[in-house]
Parts: sequence; structure tokens; C-alpha cells
Amino acid sequence: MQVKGGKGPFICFVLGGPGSGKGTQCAKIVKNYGLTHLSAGELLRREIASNSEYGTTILNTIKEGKIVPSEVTVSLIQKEMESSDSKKFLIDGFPRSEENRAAFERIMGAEPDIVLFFDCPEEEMVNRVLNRNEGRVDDNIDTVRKRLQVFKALNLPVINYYARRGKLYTINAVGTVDEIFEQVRAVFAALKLVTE
Ligand code: UP5
Ligand code: MG
Repeated sequence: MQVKGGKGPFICFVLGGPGSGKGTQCAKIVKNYGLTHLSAGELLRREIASNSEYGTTILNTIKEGKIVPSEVTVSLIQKEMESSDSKKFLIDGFPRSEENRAAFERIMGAEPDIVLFFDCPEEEMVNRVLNRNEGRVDDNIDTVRKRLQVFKALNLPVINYYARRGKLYTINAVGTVDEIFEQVRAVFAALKLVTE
């Protein structure tokens, strides 16, 4: 797959706070539209599990709710994209900061075509995360508070940037999974290209 130069693949960034439903909605997008789902958080958790050289740093960063250095995350995303034949990617939970965004653009030479933002009240996000019970090291009240702070301070500016560029689609992330997906469906229906 050629990423740099020419017409690269269709790229959709999926953003939203912790527990806003990014992963849940991505699974439905994959099923309905066949995009390839890359969750930055999952790629990082896989690195920890594989005892790679960055594993300990990544684990400590995630426990603190902070952001892993851009080079590490972008390189994981790059590896996945370049080893895939897919022409349409959903990149979930990335970029989390302006620095992440700039690193992706610089290293990949690509920008997203669209950005979905799952807009969810804090209280709802906290409840969802604390009731998930999947054993994630960051699903505890202390880390969730930190994740929310980092989201507001560093991720909201990225979301605002894409709003200014006319690429942002804001989804009301309260309601049932299906109700929320109807809004997502409307975005993809209007785009047409990714259903082809
Ligand atoms: N749920 C989902 N939808 C629901 C609905 N409509 N009604 C009721 N419940 C609903 O959903 C969360 C929970 O809510 C689930 O139990 C689900 O069933 C339920 P989910 O779809 O998992 O939400 P999601 O937004 O994916 O939440 P997640 O916790 O994964 O988001 P985060 O952004 O916090 O986590 P991520 O895995 O992306 O990142 C984890 C950490 O990795 C970060 O904090 C950071 O330290 C690090 N990281 C980086 O450093 N860089 C990166 O680029 C990415 C991650
Ligand atoms: Mg997730």
C-alpha cells in the first residue's frame, strides 16, 4: 500500500473521551462498511503484552493516563497500514494531541479524510469505563480522572482543529449503541465512497 504521495487510502480518525464508545461504534462501522479498524490503544496494549522494548514505558504511561510518545504510536500505526491491502482505515483514539497529529502528518505524509467525534458527558463516560470490567489497568477512578484531564487539555484542541478544517462530524454519544450508530450511518451514507 502506498501512503506517501498520490491518492492514499481513505482515513477516518475516531475521537472522543475515555468510554465515549469509540471501540463499540468502530466494530459496527467495520461490519457495515468494511473499513480496517486500528485502535491506537489496542496496538499499545499489544506492545505491552509482547514484552517489546517500549513495553514498560507504554504501561507506565497508560497507568498515568498520559500520552505515549508520538514516534512510538505512529510507528505502530504505520506498520499496520503498510502491511495491509486495505484502502480504508478507521484510526481509533488517535491523534490525542496536536503533537500526535503533526507527527502523523509528517511521518505518513497523509491527513484524515474525515474525523468522527463521539461527544459524551463526563459522568456517562466515567460510568461506562468503571463498569467495563475487562481488567484494563487504566479503568479505575484515579486514572479515569487523569484520562479526562488529558482529553480536555490535549485532545479537544485537535478536535477543534478538524472542525476548522471542515472535516469534523460530531456524534451525540448518548443513547443506545444502535441509536448512536444511526448518526454514524448518516455520515457514511453522505460520503458514499467508503461503501464502494
Ligand atoms: N458502551 C459503549 N457504548 C455504549 C452506549 N451507547 N451505552 C451504554 N454503554 C456503552 O465503550 C466503553 C464501555 O461503554 C464499554 O463497556 C461499552 O460496552 C460501553 P468503548 O466502546 O470501549 O469506548 P471507548 O471510547 O473505546 O473507550 P476507551 O476506554 O477505549 O477509550 P480511551 O480513549 O480512554 O482508551 P484507548 O484504548 O484509546 O487509550 C488508552 C490509553 O492508551 C490512553 O489513555 C493513553 O494513555 C494511551 N494512548 C496513547 O498514549 N496514544 C494513543 O494514540 C492512544 C492511546
Ligand atoms: Mg477503545
